[in-house]
Parts: sequence; C-alpha cells; structure tokens
Amino acid sequence: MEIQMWREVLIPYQQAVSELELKFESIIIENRKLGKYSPIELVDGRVKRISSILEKAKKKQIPLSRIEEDIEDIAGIRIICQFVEDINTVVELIRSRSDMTIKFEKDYVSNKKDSGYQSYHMIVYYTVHTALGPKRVQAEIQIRTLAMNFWATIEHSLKYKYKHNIPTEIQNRLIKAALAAHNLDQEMSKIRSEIMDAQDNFQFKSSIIADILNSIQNIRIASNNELEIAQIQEEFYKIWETGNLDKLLSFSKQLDIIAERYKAQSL
Ligand code: 0O2
Repeated sequence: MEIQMWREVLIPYQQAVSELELKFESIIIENRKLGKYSPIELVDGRVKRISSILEKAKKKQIPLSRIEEDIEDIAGIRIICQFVEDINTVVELIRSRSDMTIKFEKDYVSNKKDSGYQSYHMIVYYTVHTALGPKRVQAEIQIRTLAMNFWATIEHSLKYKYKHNIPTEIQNRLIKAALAAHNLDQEMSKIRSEIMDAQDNFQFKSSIIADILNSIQNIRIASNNELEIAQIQEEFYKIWETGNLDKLLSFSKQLDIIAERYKAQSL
C-alpha cells in the first residue's frame, strides 16, 4: 500500500464490502420472501480505518508494502445469527460459493479466546471489478450469534477505552458475562425448533397476506367491478380476523382463480 494513495487503495475494499453486504442481505430477503427461516439475521460491514490499519501494521511489524496481503481484515463483514447452529449453516454456505475463495478459517466458537470472545472467522479472497479492472481483495467474515455479538461489542468498546489494558476486575466481570452469553445461546438452542416454528409461521402468514393483497389489487384493476371487490375485501377481513393459516391459504387460491378469470395475474 502506498500511504500517500491510501484513499485510492481503499476503493476496491469499499466496493467489496458493499457487494458482500448486498449478497448476504439477499439471502435474508430471499428466505423471507419464500416464507423460510433465514440462518442470517443481520449483516454489517465496514472498511478498516486507515489509522487502525497503520496501528495493526506497526503492532505486527508489517511493512507498508505487505499491508494488503498481511492485514486480512481491511474489508470486514459481520454476519449475525440467531442460534449457534446457524453459524455452521452460514459457514457451509460460504464454503460452497464460487464467488469467494477461502484463505483460512478460525473457529473461536468451539475454541473461545481467553478473553471470552466467541466468533467464527473466515478470510476470503473476493474479486471486485473496478473502473481500473478486476482486483482480488481479502475480506474477513465474522459469523456469530446475537449474544456473542452483544458481548464482543461491549468488550471492544472497553478495550478501546482502556487502550487494551482493561483493569483485572472488569476483565473478570467480562469473563463472567461471556459465560452468561454462552449459557444464553445454549438455552436458546434448546428451544430453537419452537422459536423457528413460530417465526416460520409468521413469515408464511405474512407472505400469504402479501399475495392476497396483491391479487385483490390486480383484480380491482382488471375487473373494475367495485361490488365484487367490496365483497372480496369483506371476506378477507373476516378470514384475517380468525388468523387461521389454512383459511387464508385457501382464500388466496380462490383469488388466484378469480384473477385468472379476469386475466389479472400478471398485472
Ligand atoms: P478491530 O478493531 O475489530 O478491527 P492473530 O492472527 O491472532 O495474530 P488478529 O489478526 O487480530 O490476530 O486475528 P484475530 O485474533 O482472529 O482477530 C481478528 C478480529 O477479531 C479483531 O480485529 C476483532 O475484530 C475480533 N476479535 C478478536 N479477538 C477479540 C476479542 O478478544 N474481543 C473482541 N471484542 N474482538 C476480538 P482487530 O483488528 O483486532 O480489531
């Protein structure tokens, strides 16, 4: 990295972060649209600040010419999951992708750090197509649960506050807090299927309701029959009040038939 050109050097990393964020967020959106449980709950990305890059290079005695190869987290993506089990699903998903090549992985979930830190790290190579042509950059993907993320965020701020010398008493409390976060993840895992069922139901119901409202709008445009629309709407409200999934589903199918009659499905 040429330090006088650092803004230009970081451009492909900014692009990589934006593209990777979009790709992982698409997985959430796609699952939700299909009414399926998403192993990814949230995605966040950042490009490391130049001051942090220089500090890390100094600490690890990395020459400026080696920064782009030896500092693997200039582009950083954080994937937050609801359950520990989801971490593995996301890891497999990343391993199977053809647009990222894995350099190495660090499993701080099975082997938590002495600080109490838990997270799964993957360093990947990712090619961005910039105005100057293709460029292969590295990105660090951290995958962790909401509880692990809560702990890591607080601990990171304290490390920053105390310049990496957290007082022993606070350090001990953090170790206890890490154990509490770990226990919370374990407890949540035990009722995972219950929670997932509830969320699946919610997603499924939301997507049926969206389909119904879409059909009603299409029928209205195609038929111009206000009386029929008023009846359909009234029936929808009655069924919606019951909250019964089967009834909503069968009503949605009924609307598909009406829409077909008016050739309104493709509107
Ligand atoms: P920042 O400010 O988050 O960017 P190593 O390879 O072991 O010599 P390295 O390269 O730091 O050390 O790798 P490691 O240990 O896998 O850490 C990479 C990143 O994981 C860190 O980046 C942190 O983001 C996070 N991390 C690792 N350990 C801890 C921890 O104990 N607490 C918290 N909160 N985060 C941790 P940076 O560059 O250190 O920091």
